[in-house]
Amino acid sequence: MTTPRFNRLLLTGAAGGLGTILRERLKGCAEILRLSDISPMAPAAGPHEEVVTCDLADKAAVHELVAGVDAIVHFGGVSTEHSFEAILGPNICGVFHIYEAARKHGVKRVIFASSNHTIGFYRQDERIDAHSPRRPDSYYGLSKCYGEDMASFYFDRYGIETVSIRIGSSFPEPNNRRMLCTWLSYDDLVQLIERGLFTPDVGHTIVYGASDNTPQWWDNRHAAHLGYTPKDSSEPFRAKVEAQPAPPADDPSMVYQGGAFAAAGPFD
Ligand code: NAI
Ligand code: 15L
Repeated sequence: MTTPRFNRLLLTGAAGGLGTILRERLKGCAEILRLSDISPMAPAAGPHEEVVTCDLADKAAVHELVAGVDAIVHFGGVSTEHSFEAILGPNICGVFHIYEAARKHGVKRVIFASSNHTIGFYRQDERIDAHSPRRPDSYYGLSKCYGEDMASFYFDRYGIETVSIRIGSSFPEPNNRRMLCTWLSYDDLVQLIERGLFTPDVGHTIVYGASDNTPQWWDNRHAAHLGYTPKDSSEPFRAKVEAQPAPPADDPSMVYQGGAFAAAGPFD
């Protein structure tokens, strides 16, 4: 277990798929984990935990939520493609509320759960890095681009440092062909978050969150200072995944890095 290094660490999205994992796995990073979500969370607060129900779209509530924390792991929000109106409050207003509250309460480090959908319209035969122009594949991907820009602005203007993790697909195992490239194991995700929290002088760093998969679409050279060394790979799951019938070669899941998100909508 990591030696506690923060007094109080805030985790948003704590009732979600990744939040439930991180609730356990980030315990060693702080004396007290403050866990927040709009949805109910089970179990209730245990030792060294605080549970706060909060809608990210509610500015006053987010300001109260952030008071007294030393760092923020921001994983809350809408996590798949929806109408712009559904994404606006949790993801666009929500990320502003988080950074503005961080400024007011003197929080100096944020980990932002960004997404591969910021670049999802690149094709699967292209290799890109963190300086490649973004190509969002969805309103959801656009909201993550906005979150990254919010992080950049709050560093340049107020010195609040962020590591934006462009998470690929973080699930127990890869379950389709695309995920053989995008999969991020939970252990590798936790490594990225810990390095993001404790590496000095990160400014605003964008890092791709993928395990040591073959092939690699994403070059992490611009995040080398984090020292991220993925330990897992999708390779042991390849035979199981490839035993599934293959989608047609022109299916978006086989063409675009963002897969099916590139074909979602319209929502009218
Ligand atoms: P999830 O949907 O399971 O969790 C998101 C949590 O945010 C939910 O518990 C939900 O109740 C909460 N939430 C939604 N609207 C809210 C609001 N208005 N106020 C407060 N909380 C709200 O998603 P998951 O998979 O756990 O992802 C966590 C984060 O990581 C998300 O930000 C997602 O965009 C990002 N991400 C996840 C990836 C993955 O592979 N799981 C890939 C790329 C990014
Ligand atoms: C994401 O950004 C989503 O939050 C997650 O549910 C997956 O769809 C993932 O991307 C992915 O691209 O596999």
